[in-house]
Amino acid sequence: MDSICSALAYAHFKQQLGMNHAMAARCGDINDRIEHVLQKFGVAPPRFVADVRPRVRDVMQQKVVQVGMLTSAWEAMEIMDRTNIRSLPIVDEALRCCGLVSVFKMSKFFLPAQARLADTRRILCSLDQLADTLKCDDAEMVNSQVEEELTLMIGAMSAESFESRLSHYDTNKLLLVVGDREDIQEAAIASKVRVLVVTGNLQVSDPIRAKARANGVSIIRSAHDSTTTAMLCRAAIPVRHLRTEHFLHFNEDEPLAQIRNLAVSSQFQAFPVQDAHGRLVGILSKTDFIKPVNRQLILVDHNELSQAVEGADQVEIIEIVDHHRIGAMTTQKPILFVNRPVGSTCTIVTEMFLQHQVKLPRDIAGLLLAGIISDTLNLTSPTATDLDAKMLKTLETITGIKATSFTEEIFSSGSVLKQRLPEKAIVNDCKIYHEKGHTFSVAQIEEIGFQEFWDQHERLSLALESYQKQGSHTFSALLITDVVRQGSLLLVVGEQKLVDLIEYKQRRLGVYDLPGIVSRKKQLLPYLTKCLMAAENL
Ligand SMILES: [Mn+2]
Repeated sequence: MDSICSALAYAHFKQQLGMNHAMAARCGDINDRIEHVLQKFGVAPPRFVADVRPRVRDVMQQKVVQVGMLTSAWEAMEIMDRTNIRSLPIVDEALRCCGLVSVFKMSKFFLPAQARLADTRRILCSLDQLADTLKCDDAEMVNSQVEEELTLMIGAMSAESFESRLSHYDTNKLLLVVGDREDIQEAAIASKVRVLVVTGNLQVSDPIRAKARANGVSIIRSAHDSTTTAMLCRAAIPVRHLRTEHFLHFNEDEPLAQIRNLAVSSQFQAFPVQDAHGRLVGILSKTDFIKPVNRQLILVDHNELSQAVEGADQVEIIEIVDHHRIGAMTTQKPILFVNRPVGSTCTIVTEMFLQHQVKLPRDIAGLLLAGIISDTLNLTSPTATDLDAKMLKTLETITGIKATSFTEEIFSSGSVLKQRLPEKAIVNDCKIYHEKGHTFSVAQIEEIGFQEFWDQHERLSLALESYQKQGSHTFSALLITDVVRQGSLLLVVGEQKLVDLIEYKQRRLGVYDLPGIVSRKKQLLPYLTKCLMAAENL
């Protein structure tokens, strides 16, 4: 309760001071008591953020320069030249990436190795694509949409040599590049070549056009000379034929740390990034891994990384506002670290509002009041200080709510033991500590009376035991506090030699009576730490 309320209030405080993007977040569940308080003041719960680890989406380039399956190599090269990108993703109709086309792959096509020199005459595209690439708008074509493989020939020889050469070819697969040489054009049409490409923007005579039509020969005019035209015919090939189908892609949600090794050690320079529907949404480059991630955290009501949201160690922590013991944490830069031995973080936040003369709206004041009441059990906990009392009084005035009646309202508004399964109840408010090489957990549940606990204590004990084993904890403890009678029961499971050191009166196996103990932090934790030390010295 203290965490949720102080997070919401502190986010409001930071916004008022100009940090407009400050946003309250939580990484744990909201229980019924918190929900009751939020509803009472009409405040939405903080956004749930389970994990702040930097993800692919945080560093990838979002503006993707991409090409379609049918984009010609010529167009792709033009895009590469303009954008200075060496490798373009190719997307299908559903915008899924189905390969990459790179400068390297294209240069291999345009400048084939000696053994594949015949490839320099290979044309692979539809006549429509050919006319497009040659920027011809008065083409006369047959079956122009079908992609086909053609052989390029340049009609640069005499009509005689040309005719004798034609006999070596499968003429209906021949693309002839020729100038205004009617004898060659006529011979080509007579042997039914697939297409005549007439260069230099030269006119084609009507009789030639008529003969071509009669023989089903297509004619395309090119504005370029023969050399350029021949090159462009080759470049009309759709990029999908030149694509690298083996590539490494990632999902935008993947944590960077998880894919770093795979990406950095791969042969690829760039990795297409897809969303949950498989659509291309970004490109990740190797250099993106060293980009700083622009995400900052303020921790409230805790200061140990083991209690912080997953990934907190991978982003910048800019402030801590807390009232717990100081756990080991190092930062790269100096930060604002407010840690005061008071009963509630909400007390510290309330005082900040007053000190900075930031107006406290009634709903925020109500949340702060709930936080103080909850953590100090309405000032009856030994952790409560004069400052808690003073701030509580101020908040009573602002909200017009009496703390005593609000206390009852809060604690009767939901029994964790009644509403949660034992496995959930024991982790509802559970903290993990590291001490002298040991890891242990202490959970706390506030109840009115112990009846509910006794009804369930065997199941709770089993659940706690499996939790302790799963986390390899030296021990796991559950403190059940009766907020009315101001005392607790303690359930402990774990290493026997440690459990044996607990001197409190045992009520049942593993359940101890702790009269007057209500504070996990100030009373129980020092005691458990002492037991841990004693066990070490045995
Ligand atoms: Mn607190």
